[in-house]
Amino acid sequence: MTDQTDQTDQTGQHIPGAPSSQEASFDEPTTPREPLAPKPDQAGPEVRTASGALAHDDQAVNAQQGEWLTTSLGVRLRETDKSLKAGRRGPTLMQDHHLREKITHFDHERIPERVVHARGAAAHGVFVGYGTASNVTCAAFLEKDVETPTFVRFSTVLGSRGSADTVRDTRGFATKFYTAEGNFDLVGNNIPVFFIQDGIKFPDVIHAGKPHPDREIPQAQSAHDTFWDFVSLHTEAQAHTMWNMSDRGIARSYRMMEGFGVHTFRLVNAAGETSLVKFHWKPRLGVHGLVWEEAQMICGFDPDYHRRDLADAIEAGAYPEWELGIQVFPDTPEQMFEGIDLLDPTKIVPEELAPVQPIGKMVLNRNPSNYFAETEQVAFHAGNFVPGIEATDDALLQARLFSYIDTQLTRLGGPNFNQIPINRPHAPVNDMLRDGFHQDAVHRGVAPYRPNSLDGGCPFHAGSDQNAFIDSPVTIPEAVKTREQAASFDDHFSQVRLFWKSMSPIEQEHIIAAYSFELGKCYEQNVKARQLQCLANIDPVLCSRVADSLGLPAPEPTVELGEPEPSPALSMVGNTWPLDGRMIGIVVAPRSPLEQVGELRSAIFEAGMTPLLIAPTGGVLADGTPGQRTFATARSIEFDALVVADGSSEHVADPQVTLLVQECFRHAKAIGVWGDGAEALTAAGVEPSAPGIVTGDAPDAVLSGLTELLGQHRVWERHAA
Ligand code: HDE
Repeated sequence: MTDQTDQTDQTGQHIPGAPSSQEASFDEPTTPREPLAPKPDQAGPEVRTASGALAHDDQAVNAQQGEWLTTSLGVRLRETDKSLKAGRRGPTLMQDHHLREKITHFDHERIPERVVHARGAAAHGVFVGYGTASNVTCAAFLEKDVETPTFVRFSTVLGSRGSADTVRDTRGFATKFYTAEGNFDLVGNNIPVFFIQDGIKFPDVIHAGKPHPDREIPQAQSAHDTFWDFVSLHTEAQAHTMWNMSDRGIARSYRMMEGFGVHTFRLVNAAGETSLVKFHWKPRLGVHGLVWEEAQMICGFDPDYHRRDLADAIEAGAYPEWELGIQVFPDTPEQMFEGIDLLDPTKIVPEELAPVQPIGKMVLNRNPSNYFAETEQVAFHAGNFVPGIEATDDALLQARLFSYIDTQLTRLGGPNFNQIPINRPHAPVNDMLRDGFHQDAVHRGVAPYRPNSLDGGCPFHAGSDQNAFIDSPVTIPEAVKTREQAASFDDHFSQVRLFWKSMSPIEQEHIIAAYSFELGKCYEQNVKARQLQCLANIDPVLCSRVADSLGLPAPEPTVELGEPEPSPALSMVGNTWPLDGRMIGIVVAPRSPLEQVGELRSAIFEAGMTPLLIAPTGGVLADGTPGQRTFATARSIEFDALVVADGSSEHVADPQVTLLVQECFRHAKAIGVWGDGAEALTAAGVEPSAPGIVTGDAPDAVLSGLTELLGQHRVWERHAA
C-alpha cells in the first residue's frame, strides 16, 4: 500500500486532504490487521488517567486494539452484516445481542450541541513562554522557555453544529493550556468587546440572535428582525455590532484572526502584587476578512471552509501561530485607565494608549484524530485559572463563572466531564469529588472528606510554597446591594465612533454595505428606523449612506458626537503579511507547457503555499502530475489567487473558466496570466491593466508579482474603483 499523503507530483510535495493515512484499495480488504495509525498531521490528546497520570505508553492501544471486530466487552464477532433471524426470511430475534447493542449505542451517539458556539473546529498545539510576564504573574507556564501543550477550539456563535463556517458572526477562540499547575482556559473571542455588560442579559441577546422561534429561520445569521430589534433597543450592544459589521465578522481563516480575553483579568506576581490585564492573541499571518459575496457563496460551495483551511494548513506544515500579549494596567480601587472603565466589557483600551506586550507564542501543529472525542467533548470554563491569574468583578465574567460548569452537566452528561480525555489535566489530581455518572477513576481510601484521620489526613491543603491557588484579598469598597451599574457604563456610542473613525475608507465601505444588507433583510420598518437612530449617534455619513440604501430618512444624532483619536491598530489593511498555507489555483490545459507548470508548482510549494491544478477533466496530466480540480469542480472561493497558464487559449471560452476569472476579479484577488492564458482575461471582460492583474512571459515573473499582491491579502483598489 502507498502512503496516501504522497498523492502528488515528482517534487515530493503533497496536497492536503487525503481522508486516511493509507490509500483505499479498490476491493474490500480481506486480511485482518491492527487499526490504522492516524495521519502524520494528526494526534489525539495525550492519554491520561483520571488522576492526570500518563496512561498506556502506546496511545493507540488505549482506544482500540486487536485485528478482530468485537462487542464492547471484547467478545469476537463473526458477523455484523446480517441480524439473527428465525429462518432466512425472518422475523428478527430479540435474542440478537449484537444487533441490540449496535443499534442502542447508535441511537445515543449524539449529545446536545452547545447552546452557543455549537459549530467549531480545533487543533492541538504548544505554547512557549517568553518569561516577560514574570514581573506581573507567578503563573509557571509563562516562565521563559516553558513548553505547555494546548488545545484550541474556534467556533461561530449563532449557528447550529451543521451550519456554515463563513456566516457573518463573532468567532470563539478558546484555548486550553495543560499547565504543570493545572488547566488554564482562555475562553475568548475574535472581537475584543462584547454585546452586553452584565451576564444576566446573555439569554436575551442569544434569543434575539438565534432563529425566530416560530419558523426557526434564519440559520446562523444576524440579518433578521429579532436581532436588530434587540441591539437597537439595548444600545450597549452597538459596539460589538459594529465590529461584526466590519470584515472581522467574515474572517478569511481561523489562522488570520486576533483573539481577545475580552474581560479584564487580575494577575498576581510572586510578591503578591496585583495588576489588571487584557489578553490578546496576535496572528503571525495578520488579520484578514473575506469579501461578503464570497463569504455567502462559500456557505453553499464549501460550508466547511474554515474547518478545512485549518486542517489543510496543519497537514501541509503551515502551522498557525499567534503571540500572546497583555495590556497591563495598575490595579487601582476605581479600576479605570485613562477614563476607560476596565470592568466594562463593551470597551477596549486602544493599543496606542497601552501597548500589547508579548509574553509567549503558540503554534498549532496537530489536527485532532477524532472530532467527537476532542473537538466536541472539550469543555472550556472561563473560571479555569492557575495560580497567578484571577477573575475580576466584571459582571459579565462573574456570570460566566457560573455558566460553564452548569452547561456541561447536560451537554456531557454529568459532573465528571473533566475526566474525558481531552479535558484531563496533566497535573496530579486528588480532588475528593466522588462517584456520579461516567466516573472513570477507581478511587482508593475510605475518607473522601476533610478533616479525616482514617486516610492519614490525606489529601492535605497546599500552601503558597506548593503553588496553591490563592484568591488575592481584594478590597471591596463599602457599597449598597443593588441591581445597578456604574454610570460610566451608560456611554454606548463614543467607542463605536472611535472604531468607525479608525477604519480605512475601503473598510468603511464594507461596513456600510454590511449594515445595508443586514437591515435590508429586516421586515419591520420601525426596527430599521431605530437602528438608523443608533447609526446617527455613531456617524452621520455612515447613517445617511445606510439610510439611502434602505430608502429611509437619516435621523439626527441624539448624543453629542466627539472627535476621538483614531486607533490605527484597529484597521486590517495597509501592511504586508506572510503567505503560509495560501491556495493558488492554476488553470492548465493539454497544450500547457508542463515543465513550466511543474516549476511554478514547486516555487509555490517552496513559498509555503499550496498550488491546486485546475484541468478541463480529471485524471493526470501528460507528465503524470495529478490535477486536483476540474473545470466542473473548481470554484473561485477556494483560491487566494489565480493563474491561467500558457496553452489554455482553447479553453478560456469555457463558462467555468470565465466565471473563475470574473469572481476572482470581483473578490479583489490577484490574477496572473502568461502566454495565451491572457486570453482568459478578454473572455471574462477584465482589462489586463486593471489593478492586481499580473501578465508576463514566464511563470516565475507572474508568481513574483502575485506574491507581492498576496502579501497585502487583497487588491482593495479594485473595490475602491
Ligand atoms: Fe460563552 N458560553 N458565555 N462567552 N463562550 C459558552 O459553554 C456564556 C461569553 C465563549 O469552544 C457555553 O461549553 C455566558 C463571552 C466561547 O467549547 C456557555 C456568557 C465570551 C465558547 C456559555 C458568555 C464567550 C463559549 C456554551 C455571558 C468571550 C465556546 C458551551 C455571561 C470572552 C467554547 C459551553 C468552546 C461557550 C455561556 C459570554 C466565549 C453556555 C452565560 C464574553 C469561545 O456556558
